[in-house]
Amino acid sequence: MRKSLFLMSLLATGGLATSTFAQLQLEQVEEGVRVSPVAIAKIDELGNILGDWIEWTEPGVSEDCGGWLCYDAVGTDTRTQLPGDGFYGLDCGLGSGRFKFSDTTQDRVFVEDFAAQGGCSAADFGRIEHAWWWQVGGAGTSERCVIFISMLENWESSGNCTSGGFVDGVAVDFGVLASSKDVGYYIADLGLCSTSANVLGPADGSGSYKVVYAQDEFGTLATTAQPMLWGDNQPLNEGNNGKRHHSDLDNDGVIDSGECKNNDLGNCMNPLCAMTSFWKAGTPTSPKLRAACKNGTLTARAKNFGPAGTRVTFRLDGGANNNKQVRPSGRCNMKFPGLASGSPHTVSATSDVVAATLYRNTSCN
Ligand SMILES: [Ca+2]
Ligand SMILES: [Ca+2]
Ligand SMILES: [Ca+2]
Repeated sequence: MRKSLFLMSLLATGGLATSTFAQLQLEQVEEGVRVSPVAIAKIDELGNILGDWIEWTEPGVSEDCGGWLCYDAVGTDTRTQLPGDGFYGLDCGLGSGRFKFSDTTQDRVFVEDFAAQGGCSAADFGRIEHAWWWQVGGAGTSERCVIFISMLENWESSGNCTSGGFVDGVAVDFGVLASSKDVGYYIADLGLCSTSANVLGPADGSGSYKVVYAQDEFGTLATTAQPMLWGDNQPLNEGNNGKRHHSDLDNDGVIDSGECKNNDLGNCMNPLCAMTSFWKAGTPTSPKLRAACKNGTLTARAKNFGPAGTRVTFRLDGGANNNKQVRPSGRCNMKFPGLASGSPHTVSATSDVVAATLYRNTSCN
């Protein structure tokens, strides 16, 4: 069983339903466990399943599904394949630890905003990561877990807390999951492209996404569940998330006008938001960046950043520009030596041809 550390109590502010969410306790969960779904299906605006459920198959290489990080409120360490800390120029000292509200908090229907980084307008998301707390009825209980994820074109941040403009969505069936009280928080790395169930993002790269935690394919709400919380507002991360979080505070299954939370809580990260990442699907010709750190040397490998001779600019943790020219093979590498064992790093690469920045996070072994 994972330990939960009581950190602070807080008063939710903003929104008309403030009193409903007063006195929430923010807690830290030290570790998450990876879980894979059993099936996936596309959904319509109302959450109805479109067509047949598709049996889940794991993608061979994750970057085939997620070539390009558009929005990252997860912070996965490429080396461990688990959430890490210290990426994008900010280390909160939590390692794989992440936040949630108290065990019995209900946040089964929510809408979270996001602004993707450059190059992600109308992106075909082929990889989504998401982490959540599956309380069910507490230790020793379990429940089937079906998560509905919808992309919305709009985000309403002025007070009504109603966002719309359905773009695309999926339902993801994880089968029966034990309570997080027994196993820790859950994190799924969804290589959607392996099932041809990619999800289209907002046309202008900014909007919101809706999540419903359900116990069946009809959207019957889960007994008790909430998203794990992290942030996207780090110095080197171009994506962004605002402090508001729209939540079905009165538990009627619908986010009504005024059902807002303010997740500007002063923690590291701040503001907190649901722990989700969106990756633009890779293609054989799309730019690719890999990073691995062994024996204190981080090697960044870039491919498809332009024709031979194109100058690729690499940066480690937002430091100085390091340039390399693309070789006739279409590739080029950059090495960053002298790094401490266990240290987390973010490497970025860009070129005039790509005209946007790709990021990879990895710790050194
Ligand atoms: Ca938009
Ligand atoms: Ca937000
Ligand atoms: Ca409601």
